[in-house]
Amino acid sequence: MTPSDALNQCDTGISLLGGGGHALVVADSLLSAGRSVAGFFDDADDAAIGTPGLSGQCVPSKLGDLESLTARSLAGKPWLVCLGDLKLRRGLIDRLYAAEEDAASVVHPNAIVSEQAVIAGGVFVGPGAVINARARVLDHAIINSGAIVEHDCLIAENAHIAPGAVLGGNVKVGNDTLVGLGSRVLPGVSIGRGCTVGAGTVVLKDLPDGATAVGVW
Ligand code: JB3
Repeated sequence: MTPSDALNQCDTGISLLGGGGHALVVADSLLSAGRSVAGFFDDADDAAIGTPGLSGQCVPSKLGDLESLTARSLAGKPWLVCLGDLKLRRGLIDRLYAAEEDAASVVHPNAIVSEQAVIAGGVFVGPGAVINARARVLDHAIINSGAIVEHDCLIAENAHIAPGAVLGGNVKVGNDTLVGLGSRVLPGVSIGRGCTVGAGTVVLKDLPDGATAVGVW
């Protein structure tokens, strides 16, 4: 049975691309929001697809199957990239966009998202996250558990705001940048593309593309 055939047997739900810890968190959020998982794609035999409570309601397939991706291989179902590694995510995202598939966004019901915020496609917002007024979260970004994205922030494509990170008002975070666990970014600071902000870092000033910041920057 092809992945497409398997997914066609599920009438609703979202296809999760990845089956590790992050995929489990996303799946929990989906289920909490009363939505369903159409299937997982992952190469590991012991991935989340074997987790009690999830098995039976979703279809496991290999991530490698996406190598031969066509517009039909996800059976027209919305998908969400659920790998934590930003480079792996970027590869899948580019491939799926080329196939013009639709990305879904998942927001945990216990997240607080301002009516004035904008959330693009393929975004995950975890439990306890806060996204305040006029913030914009672009495609495939992750706002992880308990992260705070203050008013007027711009989170670019495939950026990851890790659990417990706090961004003051008007902060900009570039494409493919990781803002690590529990870090703090002062209001108005711009962080470039492809940056890494280490866990617990306090960012006081702008960070250029590709830079790494640790401690107090
Ligand atoms: O810190 C938090 C809250 N979450 C982390 C998340 C953001 O990133 C989490 O703790 C992990 O560090 C990571 O979550 P992820 O990506 O789900 O990691 P892991 O649980 O290790 O699962 C990775 C899955 O990706 C595995 O099931 C692999 O089979 C699959 N995979 C497929 N292709 C691959 C590859 N993994 C790697 N490393 N490389 C591949 O090419």
